[in-house]
Amino acid sequence: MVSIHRRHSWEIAERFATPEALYLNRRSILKSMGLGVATALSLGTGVAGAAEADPTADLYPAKKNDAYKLDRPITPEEINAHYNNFYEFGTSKDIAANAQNLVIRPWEVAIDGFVEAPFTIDFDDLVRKIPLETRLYRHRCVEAWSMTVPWAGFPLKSLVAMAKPQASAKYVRFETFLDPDMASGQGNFLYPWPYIEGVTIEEAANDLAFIVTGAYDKPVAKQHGAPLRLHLPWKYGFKSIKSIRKISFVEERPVGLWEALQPSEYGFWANVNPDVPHPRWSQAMERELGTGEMVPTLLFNGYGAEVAQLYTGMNPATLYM
Ligand SMILES: Nc1nc2c(c(=O)[nH]1)N[C@H]1C(S)=C(S)[C@@H](COP(=O)(O)O)O[C@H]1N2
Ligand SMILES: [Mo]
Repeated sequence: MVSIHRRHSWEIAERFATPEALYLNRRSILKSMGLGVATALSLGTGVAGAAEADPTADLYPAKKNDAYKLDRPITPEEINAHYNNFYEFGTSKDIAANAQNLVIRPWEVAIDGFVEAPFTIDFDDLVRKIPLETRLYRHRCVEAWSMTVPWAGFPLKSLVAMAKPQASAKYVRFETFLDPDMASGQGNFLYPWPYIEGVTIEEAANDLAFIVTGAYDKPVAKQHGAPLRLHLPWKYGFKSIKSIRKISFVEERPVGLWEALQPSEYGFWANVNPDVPHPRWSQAMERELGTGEMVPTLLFNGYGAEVAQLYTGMNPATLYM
């Protein structure tokens, strides 16, 4: 998705490809083999699942929070689990198998920076400290595709409260693991690993900002960023960092991996806005993963009622950068 791909025009075409057409094909192939959809789904969970031995499996399904309603179908798990952006495991969408190399136990999360007292907590402890809930959220990738996911997890603001930030903490900075032996994509020196993202402390306190620990009523799959990732449904997908190891409360605005690579294309704010095109393509429409339908993109991805007040006095057109 970044400028270094500009040299390879064939790679840019990926965003116009309709891989779900292939999945639908696969589905009709399975059908013609006499296998039903249920069988097809269970075949798919070989990669998506791995929930059997997970010590947090008892936490799911988490109680649904009905405040978050959808205007579109949930993306089928089988499709979603095989169409991912997780550059630590490769630059294609087909990284699910490679992502199974992600070792998620033990998994320590460090909380540091301007907090009352920095600490490290094991994920299996953390996930039981804050009640989990299920939320249906829309996700809009900057590459103009979208998905709809039943995430489970807890509001980021609960974790912020636990961290007890000091007044000088203006931003929250997130960092993914760094282990090129485990994640072959991190051997790709074109990217400034580890993956970093950040939000303002006000954005982190917004109810929509969500730490994901589960999806589809079980612990979140490795390719979706196990054991914990962020989801910021009003921002382009690259802000929603996966497999978080460190959360820092900082004074200076963090520079994300994509912003470091190409600030003119992937800005800090990255708020979804159909009227502000990406320098290389329009953001007016999006292709729905699963249905393959083209649907209009909405300002703040349809979450303006919840988040627009965070940006009063700022020009919406500049909130992409
Ligand atoms: N660590 C990390 N987090 C990441 C990415 C990544 O490559 N590495 N890709 C981002 C992008 S561009 C998107 S669209 C979403 C994709 O999430 P999904 O694969 O679970 O659909 O994860 C985001 N978080
Ligand atoms: Mo994305």
